[in-house]
Amino acid sequence: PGAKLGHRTSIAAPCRRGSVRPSVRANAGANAGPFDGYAFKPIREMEVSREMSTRYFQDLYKYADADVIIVGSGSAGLACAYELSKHPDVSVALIEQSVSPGGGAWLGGQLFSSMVVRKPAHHFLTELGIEFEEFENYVVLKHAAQYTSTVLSKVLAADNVKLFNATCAEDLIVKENRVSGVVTNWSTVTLFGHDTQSCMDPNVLEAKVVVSACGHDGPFGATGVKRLQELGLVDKVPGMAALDMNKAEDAVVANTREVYPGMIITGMEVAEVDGCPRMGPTFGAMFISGQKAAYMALKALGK
Ligand code: AHZ
Repeated sequence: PGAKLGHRTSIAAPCRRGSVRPSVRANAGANAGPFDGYAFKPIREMEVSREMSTRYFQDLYKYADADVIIVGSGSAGLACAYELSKHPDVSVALIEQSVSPGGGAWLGGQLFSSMVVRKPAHHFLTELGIEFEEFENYVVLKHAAQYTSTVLSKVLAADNVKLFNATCAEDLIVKENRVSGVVTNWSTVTLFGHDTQSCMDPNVLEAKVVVSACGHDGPFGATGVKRLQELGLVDKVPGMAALDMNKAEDAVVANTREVYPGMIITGMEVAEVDGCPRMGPTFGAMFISGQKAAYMALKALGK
């Protein structure tokens, strides 16, 4: 009585031995099937802990000295990471403040499913093996999540790329007039910890190149260029201008660049620092800007 709809006791609460509810017993025949008697191999709890933590800390050890750090795993950051994953000798740390990587590209625009990509950026989708409906000047994916899930699965499978999610880049390392890494913390600390503890010191990751793919302004947006502005290392960050799809996409790709020695910007963060228009729900520029950022990072690494 009083159980809320969807509360676990209304479906299948874990039963104490000998306390099978009458309704469950009555349905036993109807529920019988190939999973009856399914039994997992035994495991010790500490094994689970050690498998996770040793790998994580080995990765942290390795990527503390990365070739490239990409901050932000939205559509542009993922395109950049995918491109760099083709170079097994280049180590890439992908830092994402959210638990779920992908940024805004799980949807096509507003809450709509389909994703529109203007040609010729559809070649990138073909390379990824993603199907689309083709029109004269653009293509349409059935669901935006097809892009994000596909590119993400390839990036995650790459031996040279490590995603550190739920991790926030809070600051930059700047030495000798060059960005040479990022200052990180658990996102929960960044969001809630600093105000409740006297001190929650961060961690640091060094890199030869930092790619800032933090998206447009917002709670976490444009953090790379906003920090450069605070430090007086870029003149201004005017913010993206009003929407104009045709101007915006070309401009974002054209202006994807090393904005300060050691730091390349990609995706909508480019529009923030240049004041060029936003494009709204068309994603081709994010892919190509990400690819261009990867190309520039490789060039900076002498590849
Ligand atoms: O969580 C952010 C998101 O996943 C992450 N991020 C931002 N700041 C971070 C920080 N540390 C760690 N300090 C951080 N992670 O960066 C990701 C940005 O993804 P996004 O999808 O917001 O940006 P994008 O540039 O890849 O794609 C933009 C897509 C847009 S916005 C837009 C418009 O508003 O007109 N149009 C398009 C196509």
